[in-house]
Amino acid sequence: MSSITTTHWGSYRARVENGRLVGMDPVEWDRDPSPIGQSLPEGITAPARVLRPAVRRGFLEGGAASREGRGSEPFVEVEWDEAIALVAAHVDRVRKTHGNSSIFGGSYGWSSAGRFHHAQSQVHRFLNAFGGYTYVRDTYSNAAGRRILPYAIGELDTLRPKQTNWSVLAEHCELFVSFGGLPTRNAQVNPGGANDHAVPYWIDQLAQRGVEFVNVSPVRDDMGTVPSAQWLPLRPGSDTAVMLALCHTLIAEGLYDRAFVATHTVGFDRFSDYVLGRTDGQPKSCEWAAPLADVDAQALRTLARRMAARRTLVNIAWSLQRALQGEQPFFALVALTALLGQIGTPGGGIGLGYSAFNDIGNGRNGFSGPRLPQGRNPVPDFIPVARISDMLLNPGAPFEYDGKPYVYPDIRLIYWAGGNAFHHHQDINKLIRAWRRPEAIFVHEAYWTAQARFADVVLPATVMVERDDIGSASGDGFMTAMKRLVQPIGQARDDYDIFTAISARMGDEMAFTEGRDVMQWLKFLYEESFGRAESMGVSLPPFEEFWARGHLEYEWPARPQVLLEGFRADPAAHPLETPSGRIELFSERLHAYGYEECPGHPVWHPSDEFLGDARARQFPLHMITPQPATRLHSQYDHGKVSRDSKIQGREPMKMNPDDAAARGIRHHDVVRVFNDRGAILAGVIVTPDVRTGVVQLSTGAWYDPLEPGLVGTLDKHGNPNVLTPDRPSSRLGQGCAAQSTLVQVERWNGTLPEITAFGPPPMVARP
Ligand SMILES: Nc1nc2c(c(=O)[nH]1)N[C@H]1C(S)=C(S)[C@@H](COP(=O)(O)OP(=O)(O)OC[C@H]3O[C@@H](n4cnc5c(=O)[nH]c(N)nc54)[C@H](O)[C@@H]3O)O[C@H]1N2
Ligand SMILES: Nc1nc2c(c(=O)[nH]1)N[C@H]1C(S)=C(S)[C@@H](COP(=O)(O)OP(=O)(O)OC[C@H]3O[C@@H](n4cnc5c(=O)[nH]c(N)nc54)[C@H](O)[C@@H]3O)O[C@H]1N2
Ligand SMILES: [Mo]
Repeated sequence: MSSITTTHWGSYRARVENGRLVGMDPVEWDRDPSPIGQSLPEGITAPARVLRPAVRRGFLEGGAASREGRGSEPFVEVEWDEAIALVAAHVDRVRKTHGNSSIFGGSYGWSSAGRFHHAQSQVHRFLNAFGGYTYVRDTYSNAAGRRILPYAIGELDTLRPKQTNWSVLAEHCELFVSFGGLPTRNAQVNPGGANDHAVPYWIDQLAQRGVEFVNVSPVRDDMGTVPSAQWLPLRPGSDTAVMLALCHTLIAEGLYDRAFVATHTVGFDRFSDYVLGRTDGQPKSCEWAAPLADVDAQALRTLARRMAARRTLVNIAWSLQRALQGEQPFFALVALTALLGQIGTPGGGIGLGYSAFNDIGNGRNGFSGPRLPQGRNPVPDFIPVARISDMLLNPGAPFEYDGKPYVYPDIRLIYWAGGNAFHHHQDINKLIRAWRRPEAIFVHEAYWTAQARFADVVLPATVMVERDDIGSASGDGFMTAMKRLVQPIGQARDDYDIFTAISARMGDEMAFTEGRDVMQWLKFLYEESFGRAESMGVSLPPFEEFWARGHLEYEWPARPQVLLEGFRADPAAHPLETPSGRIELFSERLHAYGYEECPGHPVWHPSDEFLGDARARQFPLHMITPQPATRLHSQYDHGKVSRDSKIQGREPMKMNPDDAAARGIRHHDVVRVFNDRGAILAGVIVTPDVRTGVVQLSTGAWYDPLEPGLVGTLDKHGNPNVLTPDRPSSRLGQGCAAQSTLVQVERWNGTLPEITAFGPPPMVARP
């Protein structure tokens, strides 16, 4: 039997034999299938699966009193009925005693593809049915950038699906400069599903047509698909200085587009006064930026002149804004591309994340497909998503966000499904301390991730091939009938089924289910999307036909798009979403907030997690933590594809030969990577593809503490978030600052502790 199924990294024909998933064959039309699918057949039955409901021993004995035992105590497996009753009782007690704002239900995380069983939506819907929860704003992906852009050029969510299509760039672009490169490993992934991986094809098309590429990144293979690309190996976190220097050259040499600046921007004078040094006595010249970025001043000047002379697109990777003052590189990019005056032209302008996902610039803009209604949340409390530890540690404390003051709620209960904070959040040792605060922590998981191990009650969830669902990605033009292919393992249940049972126990099943079973929901959600489909010119067949066919591809839009074409042609008729309707090189509104670290125009302030800072004398290597090539975040780290990439069982870390030699480190040695926040083990790849002073370690290795539950213990496996700072990008965006991390590295000469993350935690019989 073979049936198409959808993952965040591609569509596959799943092969099933004797009730077991035995193969994941890429669909024929996928131009560059992702290998990650190969982790599924073994992965979904691996020892890491959660098979039965499990309760932390101390919680079963003494409830909240034992919360210090999170992460260290063994679990007791219980019957479903008991687990459901326990969870329902605590949710009910907490909401009635402390109010719904004391329930943290943000539940950030990617879950699996599939629109109905989207775990985060399921939690939100459940909690909303019972009075709501404290929610989160923005994402780990893009918070700083997403908050600054509306002041400078407009909402990211509006611009993202309108990015100039690759096909247009292939015809019109001459110079493609990318800060953070174009790592095609990231384009394996697309939120909701990737149906045809076309990014490597298009990059190749551009290269064949003579487009010149410049990779501005500490890592050469961030543009590994274009061997001829020029590499400008700057220090991490110095991009803003480089962009300001490029602006300086354009202004000082009169190369900027005066006409475009006059008609399409506001605030040029304030910005150029800063760039030219009239406000602070420091011209932001190439000579100024060169030692900050550790690149050649002449190379910067030449680049600025080339950019002005050609049809140039300047792209930025999202990672640049996952940093202290991460707003600034995005703001500076807007300024730089505005001065170049090519915004709205077919081959030039601004790029916000080409190759970060498969859909950016692919030209497939479909409609927003089926989605589970989450209900209404009457609780006003929220946090910017990356402030979770601060919220738990400082109830009642004030914080600023996007120009307004707020207060952290007092959280008593955390409910999570479909995410992994012990993967995604910074400074895990601080998170462990924060995690001891709430009275109860409930997690639905398919696998024994650290998130599950640090919970009080873990409820075993199904994975996508164990249930019926609809796969659909708004930006990738397809829909899949994701049919149940195998029986759920152990006692795993769908999140929907679990929430239905808890709702019934809490006395109102209908509030959550509206009386629909899974197939009735799928049909309902499918039909509910007809209107949105029609408005985008897509006509969908009846549900039964879709379900029988198994896969739909929508028509391509009639005409490829050019970002901000209308605005360029007539800024009055097609204003931007900024306060003035134009590009703002200086924002009065932002200026009025009075944030020194994020003022009215792009600025460079050195941070203390930067190679140019005194802290680098103690921790002389800048660690950057990109998305992993072999998995999606932490998902399927236990799978074959990811595990095959490990070095002596540890996560690989790239290091420059000079830095390795200076420490007596050889290729494939295991090292201890540390700073004042913690220590991890990693396996070294010695390569000249990363500049000196920088190490690159992907995110997503499952946190594997030597002494589980203990603050400050060694992570045996290589989770970089043990080392990253839990500090906000700025008061504006409050984004995570994962990329701003200084470390030291030494060879590990001790015996290698065994990796234990991929099996279940210790289980004991009922006390
Ligand atoms: N240092 C550093 N940290 C980072 C980043 C970085 O660049 N550097 N990047 C950040 C970014 S961009 C992101 S988006 C985040 C990602 O962070 P997350 O989205 O939290 O990471 P995932 O590993 O995708 O976690 C999803 C979890 O959901 C579970 N799951 C999947 N399907 C289901 C389901 O149907 N039901 C239930 N109950 N569970 C399910 C999976 O098993 C997995 O454990 O990480 C952030 N963290
Ligand atoms: N295979 C795979 N693909 C994915 C994901 C995954 O988990 N696996 N996750 C998806 C998600 S959720 C997201 S949000 C996107 C994220 O997309 P991005 O944020 O763009 O991706 P990253 O890999 O974090 O960073 C891209 C590159 O930026 C470089 N970089 C880091 N710091 C700096 C700096 O200071 N300056 C410069 N110039 N370059 C720097 C790094 O070398 C890195 O390779 O990726 C998506 N794609
Ligand atoms: Mo992300």
